[in-house]
Amino acid sequence: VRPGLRAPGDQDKEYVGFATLPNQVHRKSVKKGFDFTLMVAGESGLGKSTLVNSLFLTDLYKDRKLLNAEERITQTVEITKHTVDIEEKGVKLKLTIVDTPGFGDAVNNTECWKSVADYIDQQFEQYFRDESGLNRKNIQDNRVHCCLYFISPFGHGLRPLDVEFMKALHEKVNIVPVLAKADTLTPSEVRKKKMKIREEIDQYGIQIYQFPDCDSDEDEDFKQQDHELKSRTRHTVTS
Ligand SMILES: Nc1nc2c(ncn2[C@@H]2O[C@H](COP(=O)(O)OP(=O)(O)OP(=O)(O)O)[C@@H](O)[C@H]2O)c(=O)[nH]1
Ligand SMILES: [Mg+2]
Repeated sequence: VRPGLRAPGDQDKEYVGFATLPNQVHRKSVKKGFDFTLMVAGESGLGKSTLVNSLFLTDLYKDRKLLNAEERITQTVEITKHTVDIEEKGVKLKLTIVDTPGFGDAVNNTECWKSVADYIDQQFEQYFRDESGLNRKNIQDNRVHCCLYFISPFGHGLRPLDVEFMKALHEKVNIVPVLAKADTLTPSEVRKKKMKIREEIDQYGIQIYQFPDCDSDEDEDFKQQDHELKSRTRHTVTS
């Protein structure tokens, strides 16, 4: 290339240091891939394991033999972790799903959230230990990033244990409340129950995950998606 002329792709080389930092970080994390851990929690029998199962059937339950109808509906009795590696357009995602035993069946349900809270804390502690260790480059992030909290469609809003459970977790993890088995309700029942649940969540000071505002320069599809997700959780629906 003659002096004064710039070869294509040379733009990158013009800036070194601070200005290229976002690019460097971006490139590095895309290369390394991402860890994401999703947890499901809530009362027993609301369909937590069924959701996990139906979302990731092929990979998660690959080596599981088929059971007959009676055997198939089994209660989850301990915290179980399933991991699947996903790759999309060259970006790797290591997705971990944590299934937890539902509460409500034991004689004493007080502190039913304890083992789940302990599990979350342990992952924080492990990450902290790894970060303080010598081999910091290849830390696997097992912290629980999101918790889908299942709420019964048969009650009137939240049950006392729901309030207790979510309050025990809301400062540790992003909670997304889910109205379970909504297919058993009519659309207007769904609206009413969601409204009641939202009111109670506010009333009890439970902090649930808020979708962040999207930038004005995002593309239209993304904006639309963001709007839909928000309207399902935040906005009050009028019938
Ligand atoms: N109508 C309806 N039934 C469902 C749905 N999801 C699951 N079920 C049924 O609910 C029952 C309990 O489902 P599970 O997935 O075992 O519930 P769970 O929340 O994992 O229960 P625990 O492991 O005891 O905490 C099963 O018979 C499922 O077939 C749903 O979306 N709608
Ligand atoms: Mg289960």
